[in-house]
Amino acid sequence: MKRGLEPLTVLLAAPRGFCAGVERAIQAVEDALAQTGKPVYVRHEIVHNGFVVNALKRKGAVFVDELSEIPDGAVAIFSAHGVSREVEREAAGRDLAVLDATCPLVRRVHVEGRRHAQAGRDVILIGHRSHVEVEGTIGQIAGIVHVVETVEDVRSVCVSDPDHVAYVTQTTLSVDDTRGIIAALRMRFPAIQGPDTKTICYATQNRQLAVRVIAARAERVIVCGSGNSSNTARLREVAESHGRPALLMQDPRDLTLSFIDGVAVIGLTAGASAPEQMINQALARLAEWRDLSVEEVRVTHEGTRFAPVDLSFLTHQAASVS
Ligand code: 2E7
Ligand code: F3S
Repeated sequence: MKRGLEPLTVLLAAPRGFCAGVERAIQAVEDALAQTGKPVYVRHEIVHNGFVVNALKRKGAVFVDELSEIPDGAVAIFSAHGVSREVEREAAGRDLAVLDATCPLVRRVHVEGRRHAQAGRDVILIGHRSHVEVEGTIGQIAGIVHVVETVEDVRSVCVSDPDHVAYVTQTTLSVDDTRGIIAALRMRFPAIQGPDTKTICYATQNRQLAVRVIAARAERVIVCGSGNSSNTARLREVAESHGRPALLMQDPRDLTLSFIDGVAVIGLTAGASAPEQMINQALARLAEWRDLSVEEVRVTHEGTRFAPVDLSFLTHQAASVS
């Protein structure tokens, strides 16, 4: 037994880590590199994770904030979070081979928002104003879009006609907080149309459920992922809302001995953009200090897979050039 300490029980949340949209987006960058060679350009981080981005940089991906930074003739990849119509138009007007790695579940929200706008409804987008997904979704809906982040925002939102209003949500919100916001919207606009919490994606919902279950048994919780990842931040909040101190581990050095001082049971999970490598790093760090007894706590199985991003036109382009 390490230094006479009791073994540490680690409750490993399942599902955790990569979702189907993240797998698909990373694969698109890797496939593009394999087909065309380096560099390929990615607008925005393909997913919000430093390990993923750095690994792709080493393979030849170049990450940019704006399309204007991408040279003519290059491959340009849109991140999993989606882009506005304006960005799509700008890309189409340039000599770029565009690959769209927008998650199909984000696309579904775009379609839903557009449908409501076309029917003459103001669209209320529940989400975080400055998040790249929300910026993209606003820019996909040709109509009036109001962003609300909180129940307080619902009180002050000013719509064109209270009888013609609909809502959609960002895909990575807190299920509990969003339920509260939807209830407030229904109180204020009884005729509002919307999908309940269903446009929060399956991966977000499952990871929140799993962290809730481990938080019920653990004294503290470690959440692996990057600081700019919305869904990862929500996992930490869920653990904390159950009264458990929660640590965001962006790098193994974030995890210090003091965090497990006197702790017998700890929870461990990872956001949808965090590779399993981060979980292994957390376990290795914990094992430096204590013997571990690891128990996976699975709340559901995930079978969701998306068809890969279509790269066939890259091959055709190369063939027509040669
Ligand atoms: C795309 C979408 O990259 P992430 O950390 O993104 P969030 O939105 O959580 O900051 O996670 C994967 C992902 C989630 N949602 C990608 Cl729209
Ligand atoms: Fe898509 Fe949800 Fe993942 S929106 S990218 S499946 S976190």
